[in-house]
Amino acid sequence: MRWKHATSVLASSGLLTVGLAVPITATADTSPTVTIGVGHSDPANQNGFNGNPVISYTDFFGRSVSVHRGDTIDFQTQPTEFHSIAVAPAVIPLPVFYADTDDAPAKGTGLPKVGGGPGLGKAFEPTTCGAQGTDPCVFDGTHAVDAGGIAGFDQNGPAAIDWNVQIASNTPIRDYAYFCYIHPGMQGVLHVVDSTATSDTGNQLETQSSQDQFAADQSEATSLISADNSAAPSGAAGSRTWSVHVGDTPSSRHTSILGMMPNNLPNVVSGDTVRFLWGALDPHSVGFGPDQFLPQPFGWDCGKSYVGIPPSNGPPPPPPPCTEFENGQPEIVLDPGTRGPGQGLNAQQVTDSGVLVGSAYGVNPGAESWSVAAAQPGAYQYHCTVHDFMVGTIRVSGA
Ligand SMILES: [Cu+2]
Repeated sequence: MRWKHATSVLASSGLLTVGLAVPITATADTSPTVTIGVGHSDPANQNGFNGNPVISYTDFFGRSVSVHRGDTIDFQTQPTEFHSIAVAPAVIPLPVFYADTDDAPAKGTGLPKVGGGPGLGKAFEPTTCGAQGTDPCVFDGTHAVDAGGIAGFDQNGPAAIDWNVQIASNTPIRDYAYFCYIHPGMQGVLHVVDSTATSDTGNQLETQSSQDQFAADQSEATSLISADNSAAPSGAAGSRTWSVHVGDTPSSRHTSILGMMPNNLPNVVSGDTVRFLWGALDPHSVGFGPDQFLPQPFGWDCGKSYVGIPPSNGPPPPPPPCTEFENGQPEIVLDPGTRGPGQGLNAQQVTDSGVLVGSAYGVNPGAESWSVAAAQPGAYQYHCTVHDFMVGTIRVSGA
C-alpha cells in the first residue's frame, strides 16, 4: 500500500541492494503460460479515502500451481496491492522486523525499539528481471529469484503489474515455493511436473477455486471489520475501556485490513481509556495531531535519539554521523513514539504511540497494544504516519 517515504528510507539505509541479474538467457518463447494473481482486486473495499477500511489480499490466486519446464509464469500483482515476492526452492523466512535491544527502550511501548530487517529491505529492491518489456527471470530450482517490491499502480493509477518467471529446461522435477517476503504466511506451492503430466495454463484468477478463495477471504475480512467496528466498551462511564483496532488480520492471515476500527468514538468521557490493538500483519502508528508535529515513521537509530527521515523525491540524504550500525548497515528503526501507554490526551502535547508491528513478525519482546486516557474534553484526531488514509477521531466530553 502507500508506504510513504519508504523507498528513500530504505535506499539510504543500505537495506536497498541491487539484485544480481540471473545469468541464464531466456529462450525465445516467453509469453506467459500461466498467470497467478498476487493479491486480489476488490475496488469496493480498496478506496482508502472514503472512510472505509482497505482490504489487502495477502494471498496468491491460486495457491498450488503445476507447470512444465520451459513454461513462463506471470505473477500478476493486482491493482492497489503491494508485495515483494520470490520463487525459491523453499520459503525463505527473512526477518522483516526485529527487537533492537542495544539501547534505551522505545518511549511509546517501554519495550525495545523495532528495527527494520532484511525482509523489509527486499520490499524496496528494484525489479531486475521479469518486468513488462524485459526478459523473464529464470528459475532453475537452485536459488531464489526475487521480484523486488511491486506496487499495483502505474502512472495512471491502480493497475495490474506483471512479473514473469520462466522455468529453466534443467529444473529438477519437484515442488518449489512462491511467497511474499513482507507478509509472513503468504505462500503457494509450485509443482514442476514432467512433460507427460497435466499442468495448469491460463489465468488462475479466473478458476472456480480462485473465485471461491476470493469470496472466502473477502467474507472473513468483512466479518472481522464489522466485529471490530461494533465492539462495545466495558465498564461504567468515566472508567470504561474502548477498543480501537489499528488494522486487523483474520486468523488465516489471507487478508490484512488497513483502517482504524471503529474510526469514530463520539461518546468517550473523561476518565475513560481508549485501547488500541494491532493486528498480526500490521505495521502502524497512532499519532494525535497534525502530521507535521509527529515523528517520521522511519528513522536512524542514534542510540538515545531518533532521527526521522523526511520524505523526499530526490536522492535520499546519507545517514547522520550519530547513526548506529547493525550487521554492517546503518540501523533503521521505526518511530519509537513520544508517550507511554495510558497517559492523558492533551491538545498541547505530541502524543504518538510510535510504529508498532503485529505478532506475525515475531518481534520479541513486542507490543501489540497502546492506550490513551481521556482527560480534557475536546475532539482529537489521530492517524497512522505510515498509511495516511488510516484516520480516526475521539470525542471526549466531561464526566
Ligand atoms: Cu498504517
